[in-house]
Formats: sequence, structure tokens, C-alpha cells
Amino acid sequence: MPDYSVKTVQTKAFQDQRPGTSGLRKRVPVFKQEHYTENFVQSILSSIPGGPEKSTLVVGGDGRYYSPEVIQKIVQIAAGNGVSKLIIGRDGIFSTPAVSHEIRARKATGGILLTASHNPGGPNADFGIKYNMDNGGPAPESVTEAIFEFSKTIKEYKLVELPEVDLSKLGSSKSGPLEIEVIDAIKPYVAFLKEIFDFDAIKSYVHSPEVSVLFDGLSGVTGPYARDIFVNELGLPESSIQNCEPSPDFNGGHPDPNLTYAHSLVQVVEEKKITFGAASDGDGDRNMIYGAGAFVTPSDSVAIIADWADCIPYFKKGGVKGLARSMPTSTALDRVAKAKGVEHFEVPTGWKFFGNLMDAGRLSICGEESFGTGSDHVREKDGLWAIVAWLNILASAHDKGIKGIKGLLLDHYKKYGRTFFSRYDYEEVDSDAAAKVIKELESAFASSDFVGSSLSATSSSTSFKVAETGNFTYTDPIDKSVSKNQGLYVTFEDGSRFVVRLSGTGSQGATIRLYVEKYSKDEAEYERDTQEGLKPLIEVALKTSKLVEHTGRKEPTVIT
Ligand code: VG1
Ligand code: CO
Repeated sequence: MPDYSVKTVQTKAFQDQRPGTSGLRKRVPVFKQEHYTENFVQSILSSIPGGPEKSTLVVGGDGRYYSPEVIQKIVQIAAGNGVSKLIIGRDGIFSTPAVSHEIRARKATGGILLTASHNPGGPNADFGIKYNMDNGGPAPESVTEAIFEFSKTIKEYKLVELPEVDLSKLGSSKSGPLEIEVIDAIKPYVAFLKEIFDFDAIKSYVHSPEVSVLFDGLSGVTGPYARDIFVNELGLPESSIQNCEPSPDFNGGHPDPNLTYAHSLVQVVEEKKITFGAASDGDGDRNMIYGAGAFVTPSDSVAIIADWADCIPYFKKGGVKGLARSMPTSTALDRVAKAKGVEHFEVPTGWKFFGNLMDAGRLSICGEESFGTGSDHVREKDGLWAIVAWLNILASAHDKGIKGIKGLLLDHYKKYGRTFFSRYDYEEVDSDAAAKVIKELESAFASSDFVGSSLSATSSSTSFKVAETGNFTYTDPIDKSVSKNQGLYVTFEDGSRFVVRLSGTGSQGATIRLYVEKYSKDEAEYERDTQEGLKPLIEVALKTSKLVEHTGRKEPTVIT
């Protein structure tokens, strides 16, 4: 008889296991330290509201380097903590939105997601672990803080020594006290998308002669999902998808769908004049929409999806209850909410802040400027959902004589005006230098004559009059929890603004994010280059924060 008794392992606590914007993200060698991963898994299980006993957890991730080993650890520690059942994606492959859906569909207690999202993978790159709740959404701050508190003083963890689980074999089995079900994580999710969208309309649209499609999985988790959607369901050729084999190190790439990192997509789209190109990130929750000569900013994307929601069966049936965006995301969505007469919300950065509003039936569609778009069909942002939503909308627009991505963008600008938006990222900046930038702005805000003063850009003889400044604080309208220090903002009298905040997902040093936004109702600007349109504002933001002086960085690492 094998020994299935629970063993208690003595450990030492680590002080650096505070989950960030989206889970705990560190370099693989950090997670490989003795007890490090086990401590964090135990801290998660011990922080599950209601306890881990008799729980059912969904487990999976983007298949990045070190995932198989961590899944085996989770199996043992789950068994040691009285978890009843684990539902695991075959080979550990499970996109973040599909985990969210599975938790909801199976009424599971929660889920453990193994991903560092768009961060590179590999032996010296990033790994990540995050916990999602029974609503399918990322744990709220109250739970992530409980996990952190537990991790700081943990003295022991519990496990049952079990034989290695074969993750390639579908089906249920008993592993000691634990039931394990290895499932096909692709099919239920794709079936769900087919309920949400009008696949017949999409199918006829993508087969019309002037339309061509290219999806790039960036060697992340969405590859098998995309093959099922584009090739099997929509009947497109294999050549309509690329980089669709999940790879533990994303084939040496950076699985972040933006113009810088998704160059494999951008290049082919431009070369072949593809009308609809799209990509998603490592774990499948982000998306980029990009056709030949037409890039959609994520802030515009969510506004357009909201504006056209009626052509999507899911919203035709259930209606659009409310709209929301993260604070740094452009205000394009607010104008749609106003036109539609629905509530709109501004929440801090991070998807966890949308969940309560959705659960309360007050939010249907939301987005973040960081290539995150989604709805209340799950409780995570959802890359493939957004991509299929765009196809559904383009099909409907096509019938109304609006052609392609560019046609849709111009139509939107004519109706609402255009919001120019850009984000400058300064990655792996020295932490002290980053702190100085924040201090610089805080002291500017503290001076009594800053509001009302004019900040001028020498490059274009434009000046901006400061209307309001602050450090964003959010009070959740549902549970009244308060989140402070969510980003410094300066709003100008013409409605432009800039925002500065520090990233909560980086794994090394500090990353400064600078967000700039300008609104225009001048038709002459609708086809203007974004960076050109924002130049004076960027100059003013850099001058006010003394960012170049403090960090020594003349240029950002990435511009989106
Ligand atoms: C970034 C983005 C944020 C997003 C988060 C997780 O966070 O700015 O909008 O929700 O990543 O996305 P931060 O704290 O680094 O700015 V993902 O695709 O990594 O789950
Ligand atoms: Co992601």
C-alpha cells in the first residue's frame, strides 16, 4: 500500500511574495529556490476564503518553462491540504480566460494560474502564479494581501507524496486522496465563444474576396484555441494562423501583442496587405487588432466594441449594463457610455477591479489601454474574445457599407471625435531613480500655484493649462474597499492629460509608465500619426516629471 499520509515540511519564510497587479511574478531561479514555490502555493491554499478542505480548483497556464514541475508540486500540496479535486488542462495548457470560464462553468472554488502573461519565459526569464476566485476573476486585494501576510510568517507546508500525474492523458483518476481530472481546455472555451458571437456572419465575412485574416499566437497558449476557431470553425487555411505551437520560452520571443513585440505579425500584415491581423499574449488575455495600415489602440478598441455591441448576439440578448475602463485608459469609452445612456466606471489598473461590478450586474464591457479587452462572459480580459468580437463587428459594418478596420475607426471618430493615446514604458529603471520621478511630480502637485499654471512645449509653441492633479484613489462601489496610490495624473483644461505610475508586474528593478491622452474633434486630425499628435503633451510630461534627468533614459524602452 502506498503511503498517502500527510507530511508536514518545515520551511523558512520569504519576504518578497507580495502579489502584484496580476499575481506573483519573479524570475525562474527565484521560484526554484528551495521551498519558494511550495511556500507560495501553501499561502494561497491557506488564504482561500472558507479554506482549502473539500475545494475544487482549476489548474493550468500558458505552458511556460517550469510549469510542469510546479503543477506536480500543486498536486502534492493540494492533497496535503484536503483539496477534493483538481481540474487540470491537458499538458498544463489553459489560457487565462479559459480558466476563468471553466471555474464558472464547473462552479469550482477557484483556480491557480501559472503564467507571467506577456513576460518572456525560459530558465532565466519569468514565471508567475496567481489565484482566481469562485467568480472566475483574479483574487481581490483583500485576498492577495492575506496571501502575502501568510507567506511572510509561514513555518511549514503540508503535502502528500504522490506519483507524478501524467498530464498528457485526458480523464479522471484518483491520486491518493485527490481526484484529478485532466481535460481538453480548448473545446469548452471555443464552444462558449460560439454561443456569444454570430459565427455564421463571421464565416461569410472572412470568406469574402476582399478580406484576409492572419492570427499570430506569438508561441503562447492561444495557438490551439486559434487553430480551432480560425481553421476548424471558420474554415480558413492554415496560413491564416502563425506561431500557434505553445513553446515554454515562446520561441525566444516576447509574447506581448503590441507594435514592438508582435513584429512577426506586423511584418506579414504589411507585406501581404492583410486586412485583419490579430495577436494575443502568452496567456491569452491580451489582444492586438492590426490591419494593413490600420492599428487600433486598445482604448479605441473597447469603445468601438461597446458602440457596436448590439450586433453581438450575447449583448443583443442580455443588453449592455455598464462600461468601464482602467484609469490610464483613454476616455473614448466614456463618450460611448454617455451616448448610450449607461453607467461608466473608472477603476485602478488591473482586471481584478472589474469583477465586483460585473458580479453586481452593473458592468458588461470593459478594457485597459494595455491591450486588454473583455466582458462579463468571464472575469478576465480575453484576447480571443476581443478578436472574434472585432470580426463580428466588421461583418456587421461591412453589411452597412463601412469597410475594414480603417473604415470603422474613421466612422467612430466622425461620431465621437478622436482620442489620441500613447504609453511610454521605461523598463528596468533603477528603483531609486523611479522614486525620484514620483517625488518630483508629488512636489509639483503640492505647490499651491501648480493648478492654473501653464506648461509649455517649446517644440510647438503649445501650452497646456493645468486643471487638476491627484493620486488616483478608488472606492469600490460594491464592497466600498479603498485602493490608494493608483497613479499620479495631471489633467489640462482642454481635456488632455498625462498619468505616471509604476508597474506592478515587472520582475526586476522598476518600470515607469507614462500615459498621455489628447482629444480632438478636428477632422483634419483623424488620420494623423499618433506620436505626432501627442508630441507637445509628451514634452510637457517629461519636463514636469524630470524623467530624463532622474533616470538617464533619453528614450522609452517601448512605446505603445
Ligand atoms: C500591466 C498593465 C495592466 C494589466 C497587467 C496585467 O500592469 O498595465 O493594465 O492589467 O499588466 O496584464 P502593470 O502594473 O505592469 O502596469 V497581463 O496580460 O500581465 O495578466
Ligand atoms: Co496576459
